[in-house]
Amino acid sequence: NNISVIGLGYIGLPTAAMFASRKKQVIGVDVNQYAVDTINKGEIHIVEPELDIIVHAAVTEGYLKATTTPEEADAFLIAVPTPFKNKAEDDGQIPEPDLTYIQKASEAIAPVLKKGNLVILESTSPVGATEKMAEWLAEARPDLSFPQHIGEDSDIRIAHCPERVLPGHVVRELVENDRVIGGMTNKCSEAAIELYRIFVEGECVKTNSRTAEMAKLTENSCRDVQIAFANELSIICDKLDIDVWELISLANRHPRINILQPGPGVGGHCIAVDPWFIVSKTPEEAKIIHTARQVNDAKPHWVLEKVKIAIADLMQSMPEKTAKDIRISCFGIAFKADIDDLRESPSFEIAKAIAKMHSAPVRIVEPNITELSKDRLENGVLCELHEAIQDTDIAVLLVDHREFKEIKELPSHVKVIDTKGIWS
Ligand code: SAJ
Repeated sequence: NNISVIGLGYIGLPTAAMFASRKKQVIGVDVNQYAVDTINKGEIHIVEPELDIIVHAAVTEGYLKATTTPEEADAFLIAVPTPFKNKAEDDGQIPEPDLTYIQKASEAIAPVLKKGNLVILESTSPVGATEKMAEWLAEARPDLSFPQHIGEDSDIRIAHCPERVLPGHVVRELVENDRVIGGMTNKCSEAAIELYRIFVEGECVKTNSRTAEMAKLTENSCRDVQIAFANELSIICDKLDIDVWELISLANRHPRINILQPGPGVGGHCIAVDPWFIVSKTPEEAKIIHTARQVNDAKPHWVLEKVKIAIADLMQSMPEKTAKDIRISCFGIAFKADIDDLRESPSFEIAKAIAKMHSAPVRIVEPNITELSKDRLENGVLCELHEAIQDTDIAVLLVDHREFKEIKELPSHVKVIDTKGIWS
């Protein structure tokens, strides 16, 4: 069996490597020449624990190669991005998913498709995207005559099998997690299950493509709504002078309650994105899901207001000082604990906003990165943890990194704004 994976990013590359590690011939395809060259050297262009070893072995043993143009294969997995056409509500509009990458990938593989091939869409997609992909594939293969394009009569099999792995644990979760297998028809689901069985040890559960699309969006929307509940509680508790973390741990002692943790906002490329795919499709109906997005997106602004109040309070208590005498340090800028990923990070946005408004350089502590160029963060300087703690008036704790949890005490004069409840 030859397997081709289109899109060699955070999902496509580990998936390709998994098939290759089971001694299948895998051709990875990506438009990014740098990614292709890096993989062909047996190296990786993304950060994910253990992946480097697996890719290196797969390439040196000859099971994995990368290229920029698709070649014939038995199965094709599409794992390309599905971004927005417009950014989240910058203009008051609901963000619309942009399926251009899926369309381009479909058009790219269409010329090499053969009878009996399996095409799987793994990218997180709005409901109906797999059917749309089937149309694009059919349009790009005009030599096929009706009814070879659709249903069980189709000469190819099409399914949606969304990925659901947690960044940082991808290698383990790819193997252990259950998979939702949404075929366009029953035969399509069967063919997809046979493929995933090569490395998946979790259960492969059969459904149709629309339900599979909605299942993935539902999982991440559920988490977004639950985090919004925690974030709303944190704002209510702040107003009522109650420690929200103590409150949540008390409430969670109830046998049927399990509240998540508040934070500076919701980051990453999935949880803050996927709910919009539901909202844009059914804006009238998706009320809680829409509101949760707004609550979580508003949290960084609330944190910034807290910092402004802390600066004003300090200046009032020390009239001899001006704003530029006030030392501010931000602890953590990654999108969640113990990773180095700064993309879509509310903590990074908050740190940038603080640095922009403050008249003195702001110290940034991020144990998981070693450099940060000026154009990414103006008026901010990377700093060692202990130096920042000793030399600050306002400490803004933005990520619950392991290193920060180990800090037991801060100098008494430091005003702490703790968005993760580890220094309060
Ligand atoms: N967060 C909180 N409070 C919490 C939990 C998380 O504020 O109690 C924040 C994090 O700090 C982070 C954001 O939410 O900013 C998202 O983090 P996460 O760990 O919840 O999720 P991701 O984005 O790393 O991965 C999610 C996972 N989805 C679910 O857990 C339902 C993963 O399984 C998916 O595969 C992934 O999205 C994806 O690719 O869709």
